[in-house]
Amino acid sequence: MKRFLSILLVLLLIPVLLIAGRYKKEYKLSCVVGPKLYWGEGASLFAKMVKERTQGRINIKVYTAASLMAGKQTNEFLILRRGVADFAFASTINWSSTIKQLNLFNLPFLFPDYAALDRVTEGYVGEKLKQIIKKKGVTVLAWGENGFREITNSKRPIVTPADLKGLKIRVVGTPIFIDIMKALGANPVNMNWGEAKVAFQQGVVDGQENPIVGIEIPVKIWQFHKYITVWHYVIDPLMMAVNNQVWNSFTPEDREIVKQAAIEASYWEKTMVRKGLIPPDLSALDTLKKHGMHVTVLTPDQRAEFKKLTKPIYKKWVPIIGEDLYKAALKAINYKNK
Ligand code: X2X
Repeated sequence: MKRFLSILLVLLLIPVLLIAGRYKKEYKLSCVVGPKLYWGEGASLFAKMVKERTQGRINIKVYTAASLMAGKQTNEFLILRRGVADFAFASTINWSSTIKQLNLFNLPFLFPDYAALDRVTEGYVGEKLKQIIKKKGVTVLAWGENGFREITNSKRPIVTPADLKGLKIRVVGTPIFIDIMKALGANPVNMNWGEAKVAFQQGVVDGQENPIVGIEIPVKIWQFHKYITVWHYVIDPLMMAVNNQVWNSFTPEDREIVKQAAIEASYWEKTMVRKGLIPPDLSALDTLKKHGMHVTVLTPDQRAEFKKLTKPIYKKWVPIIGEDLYKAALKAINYKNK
């Protein structure tokens, strides 16, 4: 019996030993944007830290501009789950067509500020989302940030919903964005980011929405659009993530190193994309003005006018996201330390 048990133990250990410590020569990390944006730089920083701290055992190559999925950014979760990519530094927006719960971050005018967002991602809801994603084959190691998405256009200042009426707005190919823009009176067109800049240049669309420091300043959005409205309508966090099989193949020591690097690189990236956007330092808005942009910052009352129109979005999408998750997020968002 004893002998039988030890043979069984050895047999059980073989696959574990075969997987553990069996590393690839190179790991692929997917990133939707280019290397010069903080998002892309955060990905490179992560790869660099991991390589240095593992003495080259884990060698990550960053594939920018959605190149691992031929530009189709909403396929990113699928290619990561299948192992076409080993890692990703990814926006919740691009995964939310696959992971329905991530549409929480796409609910319009839900997050008032960064503190509310941090309470959600770093608290119970963030953990819950990590568990959901883990069950689907991917481990989220840390939260970074793309940012609050602010709308720009070439036609006129947007102050009230009437101003948005009929404007052709490029959005990412995630269904909720079509619903939101329609509810707000705009005419949405979905398009991959890789094609969007040409579309702005050629005037195929009148406008778009993206974070100011993360995307709009580095792509010099003023070349295409004169008007911007700061309305904080949705925010997309980024996730530093790894395919579960790849994660399990690392030794516990290397997992610790990779996780720590993910936290540090994501934190650096998040700090950079918030610079100049938090009062009293609003220098990012000055950069836009300096380049001739007309900047409108909505007051809470003006924001409420837009929010009113989005009731049907909540009605349709909260059940898809999950009532419990939404309620837990609301609790964190509305928390006040009296
Ligand atoms: O496509 C976009 O708008 C971008 C670059 O922000 C994302 O990939 C989420």
